[in-house]
Amino acid sequence: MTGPLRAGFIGGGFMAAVHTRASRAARGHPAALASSTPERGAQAARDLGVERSEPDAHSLTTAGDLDIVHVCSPNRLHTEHTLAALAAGAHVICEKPLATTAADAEHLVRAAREADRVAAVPFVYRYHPMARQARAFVAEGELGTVLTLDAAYLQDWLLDPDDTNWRADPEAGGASRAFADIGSHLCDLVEFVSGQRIHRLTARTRTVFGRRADTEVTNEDTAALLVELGNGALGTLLVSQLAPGRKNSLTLELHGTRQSARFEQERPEELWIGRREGSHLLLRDPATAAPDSARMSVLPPGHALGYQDAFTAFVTDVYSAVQGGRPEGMPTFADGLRAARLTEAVLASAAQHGAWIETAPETSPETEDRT
Ligand code: SOE
Repeated sequence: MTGPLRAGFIGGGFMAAVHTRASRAARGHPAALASSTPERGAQAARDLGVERSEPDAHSLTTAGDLDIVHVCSPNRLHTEHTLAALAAGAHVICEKPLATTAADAEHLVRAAREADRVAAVPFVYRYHPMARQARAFVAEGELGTVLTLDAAYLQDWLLDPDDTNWRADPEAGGASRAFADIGSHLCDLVEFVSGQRIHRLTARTRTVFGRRADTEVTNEDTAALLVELGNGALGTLLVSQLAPGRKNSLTLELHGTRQSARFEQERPEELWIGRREGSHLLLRDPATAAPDSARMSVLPPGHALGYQDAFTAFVTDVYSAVQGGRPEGMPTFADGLRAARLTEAVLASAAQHGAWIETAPETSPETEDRT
């Protein structure tokens, strides 16, 4: 494969804008875009600087001239659009949640494996350099044995009952909303940074507003979890999209036998290091960072990197994998399946008044990572 990867995009909203910017920065060639109508696709292609628009996802995926397709459509369409892209021989980045059920997610893992395509899910917060630094500290034993963790993902864009979005419609978004949408990021980062899987969880969920605009709402606004990791560490996780003043506040704090570490997504240039004899803020600096953190750290210290830079680093890794690379820590469809299984465990626990649900990962040849 020579020259820039030709990229297609299904969807024309906020995430399609993030994906097209990241694709271009990763030296891809945004070649085609389709949205919910031909008119919306044409407008989005113009707005996002994509070479052409296609009338619909089918014509985009069957055009036959794309190396990779970025699926940024509503959750209920992820399976259909991903299968169409794989059938056309394209590699795929599919927005999370990968699918609205674990069964569909497992189908997509198998389909990507059978097609021998790179298949990734943008658990993008893995790509902040200081998240990778925290992961390296844990792996190198700097924290000691992780004993507890406290994590949250809080937003406020659905605070008002008049706030609505296709995600609030279970038909379009799936049975879970807040957890599938952002709790999936949270659990992915907990497992990625701690190096431990969540072996069991208990959850409570709440739908604060039963109607939003003209839509009856049954999926959750908030979720609270207790988790136990494979090494016995205990954790508290809070997810809400109704937390006034919190815009995209993903936080993860790990407490080990030697040190603690806290990462805040809205302050991605720093990592709090806690010690009984004194604590400090570690600022991003590629000169002193662990190799996998330095790899993401494309600017000198003091030149702040942010969310779009993390997204570009993710797309750069995926494009590298398409061209034969094996980038460290790239989130694949197997991670999307993991998130779908955790989501179903959360809903099952909540439906059973907080029963503990076993979530130790199943490994089977069909669902192991390709990369
Ligand atoms: C909305 O909650 C949203 O755009 C999520 O869908 C993204 O995955 C998250 O990164 C930011 O917030």
